[in-house]
Amino acid sequence: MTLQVEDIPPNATLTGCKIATLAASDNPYGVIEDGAIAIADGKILNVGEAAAMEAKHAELPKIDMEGRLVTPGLIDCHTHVVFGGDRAREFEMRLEGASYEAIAREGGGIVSTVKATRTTSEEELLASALKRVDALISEGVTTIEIKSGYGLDIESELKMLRVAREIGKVRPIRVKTCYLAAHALPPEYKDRAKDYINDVCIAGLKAAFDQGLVDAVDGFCEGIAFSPEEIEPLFKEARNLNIPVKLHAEQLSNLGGAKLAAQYNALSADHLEYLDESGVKAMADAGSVAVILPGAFYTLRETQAPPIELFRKHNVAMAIATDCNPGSSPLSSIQTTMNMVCTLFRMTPEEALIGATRNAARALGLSDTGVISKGMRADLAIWDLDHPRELSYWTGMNPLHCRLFGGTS
Ligand code: DI6
Ligand code: FE
Repeated sequence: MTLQVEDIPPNATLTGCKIATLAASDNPYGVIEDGAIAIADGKILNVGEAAAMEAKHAELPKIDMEGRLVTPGLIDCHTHVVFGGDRAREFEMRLEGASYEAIAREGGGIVSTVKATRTTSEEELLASALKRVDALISEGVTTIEIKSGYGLDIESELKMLRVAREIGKVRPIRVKTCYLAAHALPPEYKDRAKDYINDVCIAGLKAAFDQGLVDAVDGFCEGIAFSPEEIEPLFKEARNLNIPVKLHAEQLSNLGGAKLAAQYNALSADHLEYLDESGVKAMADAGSVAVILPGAFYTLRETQAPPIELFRKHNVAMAIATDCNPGSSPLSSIQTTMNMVCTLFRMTPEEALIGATRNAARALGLSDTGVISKGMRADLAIWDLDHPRELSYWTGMNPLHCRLFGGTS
């Protein structure tokens, strides 16, 4: 019997697939041309050549994918999708000549989103975030990281994290939360960064941890935000609590943030346009992933590209993400992001896809998703495409046929 993709039962073999496993292989993309994937109990039971797999798993119903491309479900490993209001007016101001940093210094920027987020209810924050999350789901995303960082007081940061957790309950998507209270200095702590880190960031981290709301800790290390010295006590506390860290680093200038992150065995350092070779080496030694965020580069009309060639030279794994946020990257498309890293940064389509799957999983500390191999979660994206390179090539049309989340369509 041949079933329709829409009625894939929980235990089944997908046949007639062109599979980009992205697992270690001699073939580019780990491709299996005529492949099949056996799925049981939400996991990948087996994957391989169709003929062999069909014989091995004759007990499972078969679903014919009709030659479609199957990839791991996509992973957006750096987003700020929960926020109040929008910053379309700042977009216009930048077109009139104001810079992102000047707007931030004058009380706009992140702080303006903070005002809106503090006064928006949990229900409204959820409803607006879901629009962005649904756009990502419709493009094949099965895992997303969501950061706090627009509350900047303990209660509002916890509120954001609760909304992030709720998203994982009301939608078929896995949510990793990230605590980003060290995103900007709120006006009430003007000139008191050290106190803010201690009273709000560290105290709030303990509260968020006690409430099971935090999977990783992040900060914004930048002239308009916090120095490495200011961030370090927060990282120390994360280490005490055994929570992994990551850092927005070297986005607008080189302050040595990636080096600090590497010292704390960060999962990732993100942005990195201004990173130098010694910073790249520190990341390589620590095994931190470089998360490339072309949406912010594009929106801010940045001209310095991240050091892709140095990441290749020193074997630093590269992930890519939307950085979806109301200021520097109002982008809710992982497919467009894949295209952007190729066109703007000369990453290859294979690097882009690995960046949105295998390496993105690593940037989130996940070892059960991001590749198609035995024992992994059955998080899959099935595409009306012939070749995985097309995922980075087309923009503005969505070739997703369907998505499996933990084996469920
Ligand atoms: N870097 C970013 O790209 C976002 N946060 C950060 O630290 C931008 C946040 C914003 O402008 O609202
Ligand atoms: Fe960001």
